[in-house]
Amino acid sequence: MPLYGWNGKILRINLTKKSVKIQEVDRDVLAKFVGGRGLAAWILWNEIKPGTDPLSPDNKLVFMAGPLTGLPLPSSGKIVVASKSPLTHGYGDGNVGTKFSVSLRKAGYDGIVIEGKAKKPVYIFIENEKVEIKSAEHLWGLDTFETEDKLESETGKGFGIVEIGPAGENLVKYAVVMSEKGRAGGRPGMGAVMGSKNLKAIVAHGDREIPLFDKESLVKKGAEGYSKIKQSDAYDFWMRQGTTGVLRWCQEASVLPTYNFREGVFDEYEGITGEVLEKLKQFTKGCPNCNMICGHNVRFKVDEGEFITELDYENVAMLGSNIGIGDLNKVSYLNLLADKFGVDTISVGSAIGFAMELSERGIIKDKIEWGDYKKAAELIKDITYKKTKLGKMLAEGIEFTAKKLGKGSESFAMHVKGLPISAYDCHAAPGMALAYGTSPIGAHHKDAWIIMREIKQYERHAYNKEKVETLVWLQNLRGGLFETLTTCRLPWIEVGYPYEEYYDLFYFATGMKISYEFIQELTNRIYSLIRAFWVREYKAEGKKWLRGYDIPPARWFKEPLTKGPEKGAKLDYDNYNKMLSWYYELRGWNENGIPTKETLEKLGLPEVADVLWK
Ligand code: PTT
Ligand code: SF4
Repeated sequence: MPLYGWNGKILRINLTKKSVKIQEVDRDVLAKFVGGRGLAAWILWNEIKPGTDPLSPDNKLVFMAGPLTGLPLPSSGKIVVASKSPLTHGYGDGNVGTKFSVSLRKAGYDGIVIEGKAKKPVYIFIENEKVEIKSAEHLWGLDTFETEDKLESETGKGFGIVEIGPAGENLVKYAVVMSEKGRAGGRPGMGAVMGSKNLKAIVAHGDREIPLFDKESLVKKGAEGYSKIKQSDAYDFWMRQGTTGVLRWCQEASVLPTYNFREGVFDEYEGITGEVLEKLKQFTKGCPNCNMICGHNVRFKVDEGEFITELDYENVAMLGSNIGIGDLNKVSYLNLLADKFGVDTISVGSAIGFAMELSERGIIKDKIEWGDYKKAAELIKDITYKKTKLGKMLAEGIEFTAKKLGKGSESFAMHVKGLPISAYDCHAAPGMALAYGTSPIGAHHKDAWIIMREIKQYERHAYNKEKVETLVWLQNLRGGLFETLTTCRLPWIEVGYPYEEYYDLFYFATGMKISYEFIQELTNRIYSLIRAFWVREYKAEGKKWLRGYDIPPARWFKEPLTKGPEKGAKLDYDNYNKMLSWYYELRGWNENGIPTKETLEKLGLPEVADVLWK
């Protein structure tokens, strides 16, 4: 049977050798890993030599779409970008919504693997069969907005573009890959890996047909999907506020990260809510093939001038309440800087909050007070350009900074496995704490945003098996299904488009029938593979893998909330560990969180078992 849904081809570009090759991907491999994160993890496991320096030419950068990317169905314009992370030294990935994903698929490829390092700055140009490595010397040093504009003027409109800014060029360990002045991906430093290869951007255009098993049914089902989304009760509110709509709920539920995750409520939260966003909103834009676009662009004013920027909840919380700023104009300014420089808003917000607390405690001499947006803006610049001693240190990450400074700062460096915690305080949310602890890339909410269910449906302070089972189910759908398809998960999460609809869409695209059991096994396989990657890399770098890596920072266990409806709440260490053990059991991992030999063999990964257990 011919291949449907997948193009079955990935581009292999070696920047040292200046070579471009097309690799046919085996049908069995596609069926086993599907796409996106699954294929990316498989490639990185097989092709990166254990212990590789993430910023060396030997590391590989993978852009990988999935069998539903770019098809006429809800929110299908996403792509995974993955690599060995320079921030965590484990597996890292992110998911960007961009025309680039659709263009790449229509050019005839499912992904790109980039290896080596160019001698001088380059960008990659893809137009169907034509693939070229071009000079980017004229682009180096430009911010991400200028780069987009310049490339668009050179290539013409209609090309998909992903690029890095100065943060990626300067190898800031949490530089992201940016696109379209408001889309970002690869929190664990995928932008730095791109910079280490002297790769400024990739542009793509394609007008080939993606082969489909049953095109007519797919188009029909896709159209039904779009209309179901529009008819959803949640649609109007979503279209008004997008992800920022959750901020008010976070405050009410006492989970809004405040003063470096010291508190879950912020006195000045009214200045940064979705309602304020609505007032400042100029226009909305979003990813391709989406009819619930959520890129809300606001016009704002600060002393530095009047500008426009695109806001999401995570950005607002981490550059707002987390650093003591209750004015959306000021938050927007910081967000704009982060986007232009191409640095992760969550990580930089965490770094600023950490610096403010270090300053308050007198651990550093720099004076950076809570809520001072000018100082915060300066710090973003110092980090991006590695200008001051503090900027240089923070550019390596908060884990690094805490280790360097000591004096108890490790307990309030808010990260798991080196990746800063995204915007949910967990003093009073043990299930969400476990979601951060067990996320495959470090502390990110992408894989299991259990917090709303935990608070609305369960006894929020309970540590029980039910929560762990729900967490695994969420990871299977969010981290397994959506990260491999590769499409946006928000139609399901935000407006209730049933995830089961993707079974049919998958069948019409590929001819392959899937079910929840398939997704469960797929996710177990991918999660175990990714965990094996972490264990292998840590070992190769001389570190023993310990279950402690799956435990959030001491602050949440030791320092209770001092205000709000959850005043006095903190996590319980023994009970957290109990949940962690149940989690390991469900995934088939041992008491240290390492996939057992039997689990790996059962999942069809005997070669991984050999490496891990030889
Ligand atoms: C994502 C993380 C998030 S998660 C946000 S806001 W969010 C931050 N966005 C940043 C930004 O913007 N600029 C910047 N310089 N840094 C940023 N870092 C932060 O990165 C995003 C949406 C959102 S908005 C979310 S939740 C959903 N994420 C999805 C996902 O992960 N997978 C998937 N299949 N669908 C998803 N849909 C939603 O996409 P990372 P985007 Mg993102 C400006 O990258 O590394 O995964 O971290 O992709 O195109 O911007 O869409 O309240
Ligand atoms: Fe992109 Fe938002 Fe649409 Fe998802 S819902 S595809 S993030 S615009």
